[in-house]
Amino acid sequence: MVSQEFLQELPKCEHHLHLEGTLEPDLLFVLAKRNKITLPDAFPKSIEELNVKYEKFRDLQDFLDYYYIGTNVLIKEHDFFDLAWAYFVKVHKQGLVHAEVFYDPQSHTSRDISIETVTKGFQRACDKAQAEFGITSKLIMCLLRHIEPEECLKTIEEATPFIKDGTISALGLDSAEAPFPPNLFVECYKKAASLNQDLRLTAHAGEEGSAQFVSDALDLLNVTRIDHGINSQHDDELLDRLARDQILLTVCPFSNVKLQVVKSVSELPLQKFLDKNVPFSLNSDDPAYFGGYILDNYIQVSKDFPHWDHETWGRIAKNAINGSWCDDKRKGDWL
Ligand code: ES4
Ligand code: ZN
Repeated sequence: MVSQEFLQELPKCEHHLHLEGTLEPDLLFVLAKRNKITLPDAFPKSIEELNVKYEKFRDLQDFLDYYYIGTNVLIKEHDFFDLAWAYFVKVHKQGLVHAEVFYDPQSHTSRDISIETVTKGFQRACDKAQAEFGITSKLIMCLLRHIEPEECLKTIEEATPFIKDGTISALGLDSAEAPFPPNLFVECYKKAASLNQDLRLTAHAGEEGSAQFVSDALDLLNVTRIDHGINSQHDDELLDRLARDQILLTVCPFSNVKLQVVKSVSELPLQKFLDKNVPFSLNSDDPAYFGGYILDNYIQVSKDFPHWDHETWGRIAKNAINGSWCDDKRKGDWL
């Protein structure tokens, strides 16, 4: 098994990280107090109680119920800044060099917090991370798939200045997957793509949805990356396609265990992906809820795949770099 020092030193890129999912229980209670937000009666009253709840979620929806309550404590631009900055401070210590991070503007605009407030707070933290740590980053705006597509079109309109000026680098799709297939969002993806030809497209697919959701995201939404995608393992033709077109799957080991998608990290089809040349990266998803940041995920995978040598890990790191949406010059810093 490779050493933890080796994994720490590997230049790591994160492609699947929800900024709202970095809200640690201590910051959640601090912000609730600072912003005078009353949490629901049934919500745990202390950091300890909340950590007990976070030990295991029944499924994706059980987690999302807590995640959306958490977002309610974020109000001011500096709350969004503080949240993202705390994330960058943590992962800087873990050897992260590049982060492409999601945020959910609709979970804030629904509370009358403007998309400007949210985006500017997060962008300011990204700028500071580059200035102080040399960590480069990209913002990915996600649409919540439980919200009506018509509403989502309005969100895209509100975000148009940030899509046009490149502050938002990419569009993503998250929240409850199974009841809301990709075909519902064809218009939204078309509209967003028409605003800036450089806008990148990705979507959560194949986490609780089937391999068909992955194929549909590729065919109908024109995404060039798939978030999670582990259910692709059940469709050999799809795996051939992912390999041929070098579609990156952003796999989230801790998340899949905590949401009971798999029983243990060893069940993930990572060896199959390597054997079939399907590129994947390892990511933390919602680290404050799932118990670990990027390096913790790398270490856990190294324990569950102990036969992987330095060369295999080098291949995984390279796939993550090559699948990143930064320019070739930046990639050259790490390759
Ligand atoms: C999410 Cl793990 C996961 N899946 C779907 N949507 C999400 N939003 C935040 N975390
Ligand atoms: Zn996710």
